Amino acid sequence: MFNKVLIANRGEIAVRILRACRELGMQVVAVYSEADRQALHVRYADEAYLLGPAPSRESYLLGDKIIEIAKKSGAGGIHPGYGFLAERADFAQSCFDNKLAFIGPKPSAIAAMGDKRAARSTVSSAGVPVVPGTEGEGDLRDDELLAIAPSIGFPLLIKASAGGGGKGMREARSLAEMPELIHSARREAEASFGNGNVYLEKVIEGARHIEIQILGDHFNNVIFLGERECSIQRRHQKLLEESPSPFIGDDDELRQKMGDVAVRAAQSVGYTNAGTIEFLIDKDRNFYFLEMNTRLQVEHPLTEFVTGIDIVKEQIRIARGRQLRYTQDNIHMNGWAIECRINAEDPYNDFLPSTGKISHILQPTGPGVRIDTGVYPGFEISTYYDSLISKLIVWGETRAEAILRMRRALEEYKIIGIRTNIPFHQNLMDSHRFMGGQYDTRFVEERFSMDNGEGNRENQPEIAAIFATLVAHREYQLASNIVQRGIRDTSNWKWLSRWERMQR
Ligand code: MV4
Repeated sequence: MFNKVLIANRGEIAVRILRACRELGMQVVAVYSEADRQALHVRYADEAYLLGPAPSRESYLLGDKIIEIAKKSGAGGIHPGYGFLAERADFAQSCFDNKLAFIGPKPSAIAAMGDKRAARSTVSSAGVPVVPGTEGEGDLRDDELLAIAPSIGFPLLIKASAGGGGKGMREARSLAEMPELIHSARREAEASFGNGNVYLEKVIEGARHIEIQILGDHFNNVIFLGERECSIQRRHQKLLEESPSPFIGDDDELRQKMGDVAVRAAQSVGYTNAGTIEFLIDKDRNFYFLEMNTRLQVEHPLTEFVTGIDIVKEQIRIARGRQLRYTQDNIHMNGWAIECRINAEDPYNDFLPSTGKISHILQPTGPGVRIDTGVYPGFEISTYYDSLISKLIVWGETRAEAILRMRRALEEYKIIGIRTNIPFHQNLMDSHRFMGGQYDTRFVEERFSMDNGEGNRENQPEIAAIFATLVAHREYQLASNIVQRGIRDTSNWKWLSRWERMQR
């Protein structure tokens, strides 16, 4: 049993995990790179250790160094957050070898789900529906892939086994174009993951991306905590998520069916701790397993809002060997939650990353609003890490209330010094298709534009200059009123004496 946790991460998620540790009365050890000396997770921690220079490879990815720091500082558990070391089976194994609790699943479960091709066969054998393709076939050569392709049908997707997130993915519309696409998918996968294996899947068109949150303990209990809808994304980067899914809505039968399947998928690899099963769901409500993420996810606060369960605290309890405090019957979804990822990027300029110093921030607060962030005024946004600077999450009794609340919160949110995608989210909140819940994974790229409304960027410096002039003019007028106090004072005296005469 441990009472000190090392957080092997940075940014908003390091702060999020730190808060859970604090509330559980646990000590916190932070690690940081040279770029993060002033970061919030470092300031709030009980102890903090420098890992090395800013690039991840020389800091947050140094598993051995992190384990060494954990042992030196007396931490008994390591929380990896998401990204960096979170889904490295070898790192999880090396934690166990050093008698440290890895706050996540067993190395074997990470490995089983890490190879997407192998994961498909594993869950498929357990009765989980997968997209028709090359499941149960092992790693295939080009000629074998070409031989199977016609029986799957076109269009089909060539996906990297070690992939995820769309890297090494190619769409083929005919057998003729396949050899070249297989070649380029293999090359990209080899470069990105050091593994050129690929597999095939039929394309599910107009699909939505819905994921199920699960929790498992070391006593064979696995439960699901409802779903999150993640179809609003751009180039495989999620921008907004919500829970419940407007597509599933009040179809509790479908929700239960997907939940049961997700639990079965998790059980097929002896899953423990928090994890997420990703599904594609088509217009006819057929759903298919895509992959499993064996980590805490960025969008976990949505589930926390609608179920009332603190997922990070639950992760720590599970890692400390406790039994789940909930059975499936205890889990109820209440209300609606929406999360906007606030990124340091310019939505008017092809979402180009924006860097610089945040000079001022005004954050929305009030009923039903949560912000998870690792930045503060004076913080410098660099290009070393991802562009997520904060997550704005709102809860409402209904989806309509959540949307109105998100609009209100986005209006209150002011970040000065860098560009952010807040205007994108504001446009999205006003989009009729979004309001109607009618969107799929192609929505942002194919049907959504920043041009409607305030797209005309060219005028903005002029508008700012006119406003600045008006403000200066008004301040000058107010200042001159004070200088001219004498005049008003005289009239005030006159007014007062009249008033006094009236009282006689
Ligand atoms: C698909 C698909 C359609 N059919 N597979 C993209 C990332 C990777 N995790 C899986 N992806 C997809 N796989 C089949 N058989 C469409 C996508 C996809 C997608 C999935 C989830 C969220 C956004 C997406 C955007 C484009 C394509």
